[in-house]
Amino acid sequence: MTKNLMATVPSQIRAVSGRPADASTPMEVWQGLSSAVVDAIADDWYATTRAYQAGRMEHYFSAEFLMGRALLNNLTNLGLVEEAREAIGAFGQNLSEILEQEPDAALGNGGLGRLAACFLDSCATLDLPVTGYGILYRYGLFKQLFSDGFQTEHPDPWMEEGYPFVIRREECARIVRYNDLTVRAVPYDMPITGYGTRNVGTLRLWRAEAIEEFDYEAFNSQRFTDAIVERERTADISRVLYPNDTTYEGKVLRVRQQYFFCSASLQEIVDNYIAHHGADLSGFAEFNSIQLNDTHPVLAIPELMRILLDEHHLGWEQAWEVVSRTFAYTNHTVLAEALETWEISIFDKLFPRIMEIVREIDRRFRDDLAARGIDQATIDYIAPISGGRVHMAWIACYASYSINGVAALHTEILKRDTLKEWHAIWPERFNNKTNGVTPRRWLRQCNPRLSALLDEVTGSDAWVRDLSALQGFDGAATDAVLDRLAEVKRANKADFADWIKAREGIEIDPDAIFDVQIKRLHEYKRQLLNAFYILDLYFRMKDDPTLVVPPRVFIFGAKAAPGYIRAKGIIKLINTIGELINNDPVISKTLKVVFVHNYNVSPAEHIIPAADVSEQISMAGKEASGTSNMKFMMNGALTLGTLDGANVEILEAVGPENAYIFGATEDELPALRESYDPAWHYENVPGLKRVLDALIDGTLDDNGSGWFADLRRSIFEATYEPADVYYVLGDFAAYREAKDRMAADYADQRAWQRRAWINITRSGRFSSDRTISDYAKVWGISPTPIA
Ligand code: 6GP
Repeated sequence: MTKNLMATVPSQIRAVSGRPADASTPMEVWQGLSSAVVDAIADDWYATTRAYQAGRMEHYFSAEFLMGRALLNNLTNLGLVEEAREAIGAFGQNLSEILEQEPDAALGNGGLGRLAACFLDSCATLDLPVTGYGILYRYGLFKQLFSDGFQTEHPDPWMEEGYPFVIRREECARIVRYNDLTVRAVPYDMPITGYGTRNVGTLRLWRAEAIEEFDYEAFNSQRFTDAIVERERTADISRVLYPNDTTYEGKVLRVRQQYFFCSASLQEIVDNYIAHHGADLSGFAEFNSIQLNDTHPVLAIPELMRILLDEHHLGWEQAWEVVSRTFAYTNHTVLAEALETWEISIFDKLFPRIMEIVREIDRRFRDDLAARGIDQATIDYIAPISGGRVHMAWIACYASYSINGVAALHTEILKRDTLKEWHAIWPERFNNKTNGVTPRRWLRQCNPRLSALLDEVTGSDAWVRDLSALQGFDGAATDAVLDRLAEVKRANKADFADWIKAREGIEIDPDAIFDVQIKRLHEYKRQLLNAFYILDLYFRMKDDPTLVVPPRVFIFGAKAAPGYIRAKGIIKLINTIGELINNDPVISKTLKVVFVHNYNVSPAEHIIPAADVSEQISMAGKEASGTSNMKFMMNGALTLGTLDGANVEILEAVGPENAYIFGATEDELPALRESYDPAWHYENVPGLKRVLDALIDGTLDDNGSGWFADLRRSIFEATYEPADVYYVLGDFAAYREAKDRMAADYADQRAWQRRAWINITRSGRFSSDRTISDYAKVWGISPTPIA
């Protein structure tokens, strides 16, 4: 299938740089090598696209795809890592160095976007006819720097220097019409390779462009700036991931983005249907299904109605029948702020026809539910339009043939709580799809040492395509294997220590426990609880210099939304605690705190293989699933967590002796909350008073921002939320006990390694291949191998 990289790489590099390969810059070498990879898969990619277009297809609509880097992932999937190393080694280049040239494609915020990326990898590996559709943002998620410990945000123009892994398809451009603007949507296709298959899937990302290069009339009539402004207004649509939506104008832009990629994608899907199956669109849903990745693409529902009604002249009932057999909806959070609603005025302004269709959906919905005997209050609550707003999740629930949560507990909460009115009427629509992560990127690629060990122990690389195969090797943990496992982890930790030294300027001891919390910064994830533990431990050590404390490095990585001040306060707090500890001549011999700046997919690939402890400490009921918990497990870290999201299923898989579970459970919390008084914990749980007072007594300096005092207030004072809404003080004692015990247990290295091994071998059910196989049943698609 693949062409010889030795032969193609030098010429690809020359074509990029216009110089001999050995005189090209590392960036040019990256570009050339990447082009050589695209060249190697081009024929198979074309064949796959053709094969999929003729049959039943799944279309994955998502505003976010957090892809990370592509080159090493493709080389890994294609089995070309060594060949690439040799090909560029021939003119004195080093592969690791070249790989570092690549910017991350950070076209997502966090879990939801990264899940979409893992899913594409699994679909390709399983030969499933699935295409991803999203937006080619010019600027990905902001770059994070720290200044005096405060987060600052900077633009991320990730493809400005050229990016060989997207191919512009000029001939497939579409027109997207708004009331006040008409734009071209130009697709850029990214090939998605799988492991051990020739199939190559596609991620199609749309970019917004002006209809004409120039408005010549405006230009000729000296209104040059008007012409430029108009062009820029168009480019705004795909300029940046999640523009600030706290202002009215920001919201309009966000809705514009959502409609933009939904409309362009649907036009293409409908046209492809007509080309292969004829102009009678009543059969559309037999060949097409669309997965809505949360509510961001829900405008696809009224847009498909519009296309069917206005362009293909189906009657309403017939069109609705097609629509309601086409869409499936995944919910990714129970946090209230994520159930999107938009002011009607925004829809009226941008697309009156879509608003008209939404109104008709709303009218029929109300009739439909009244006829089913549903009471008026319930109807008003779950109607597509209420309170002057359009409710995207309700439209999704009404139109979708399938509704799913992302872990067993989360799906139960949806049924019982968040979406209970819907579950009461349509219980058969609800199903669970516990998340998964791709073992290609998150084990094979990021942890080559452990991969080699697994190949050796299992006798082949079959586990890379079927991770559940590892389960049979539970009992293979002989002393010799565990010695090897320990060597692997030690070597990964030493590499990581070098990486941290170079990147953050902090020295850490590879023999310390690496205790890691990496995820978006949010109060419900409770990085604050972790920070309080560290500060308390510091005080305990200060009090009693004879206290035996196992050496530990506390590692964080997290971005806070630019407007989320309290989250930014927590970042500043952790950095300030780090400063205190890392500069203390005595304590820093035992403890270190490292906050990895600009946390993203690539840093995660360095961090996860080196981790001993996986912090998954959200307040129970709030983390829909979590996916880093799965990546850590696969790489042999032990979970320290609450019974939340997929932690529950990880515990089920490994058994209580192989994880550290603490804290209030989701069903206990309501009763606990009734009598909950954070002040009582402050007075009575040893250590808490000192920790909370350190926020205001001058121990920790927030540079006059007042942010630490605000954090403290959030614990004690009820504003529009109850005091300590995420139960930080309530769970503190249990967390401290579990974490101390875990650190003490680490001393018995043999026992620890055995438990790490079990975590690895039992991680099979958290492969996204399992998740996607489950989705494929709902989608009604089957493998379509090209070879
Ligand atoms: C996240 C959830 O917070 C996380 O628990 C889950 O693992 C992930 O989705 C994938 O399902 N949610 C989001 O990132 C989000 O933006 C609207 O939800």
